Amino acid sequence: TSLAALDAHLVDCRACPRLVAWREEVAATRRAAFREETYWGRPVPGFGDPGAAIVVVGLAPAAHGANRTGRMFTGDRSGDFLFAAMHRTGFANQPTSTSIDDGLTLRGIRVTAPVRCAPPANQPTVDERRRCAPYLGRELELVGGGVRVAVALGAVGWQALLTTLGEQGWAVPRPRPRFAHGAEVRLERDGDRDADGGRVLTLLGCFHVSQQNTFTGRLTPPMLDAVLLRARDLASR
Ligand code: DU
Ligand code: SF4
Repeated sequence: TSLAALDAHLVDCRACPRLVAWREEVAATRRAAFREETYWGRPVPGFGDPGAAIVVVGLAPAAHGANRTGRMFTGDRSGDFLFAAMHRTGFANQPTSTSIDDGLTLRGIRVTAPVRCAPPANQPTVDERRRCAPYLGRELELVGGGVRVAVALGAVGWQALLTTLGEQGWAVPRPRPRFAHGAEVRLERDGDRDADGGRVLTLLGCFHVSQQNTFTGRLTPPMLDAVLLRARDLASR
């Protein structure tokens, strides 16, 4: 399998009735500002460098952001904040992300999510999170070279990563480390040194880039830049 094959399978997924209904309803009704647009209205694949050593894991597509444009973090304020930071820190070729054909490319980094369909109120249920988890698991396995750093934007991504990485043989400490901004967990995995590129993976916690955090100053641009630079530092060791 390849990332392309995984994405082809993903975009046809209809496993969660509540989310299928919501993503399609939002796409059919639209928001006034986007009335003339055709919404994606389907599961959203990961985006960025297929050989990335760093993966950024958010929560789920936003109803009028990625659920509209079809690309992770694209077309809303969260994405504006995230991609501007990626551009400042040298991961993105441009600071804006508006549509799938806007020319944005990422180098050394990838953005994805543990839930691929827009949930009502940005709140997926436990069952929905469980059902969607294998897509993140497969993506982490398929990213070329092996992921060395995983940045969790918020507690949902943090929990999903710990579960998935634990299933993939990474030794997750007990009790489970708690999500916090700036939290850092070094994970190790036994096995063939040559097989997956790396035997150490670092999990980094960062407040989510939602307006709730960025408008209030809970997450500032320098804070996000610092996390991304820390990720690059760890990935290059
Ligand atoms: O067609 P492609 O080269 O596989 O690229 C698909 C998609 O991924 C395109 O929108 C650019 C993006 N991308 C990227 O951001 N960084 C890369 O290193 C390679 C591709
Ligand atoms: Fe499928 Fe995930 Fe969407 Fe559920 S959230 S329908 S598992 S892609």
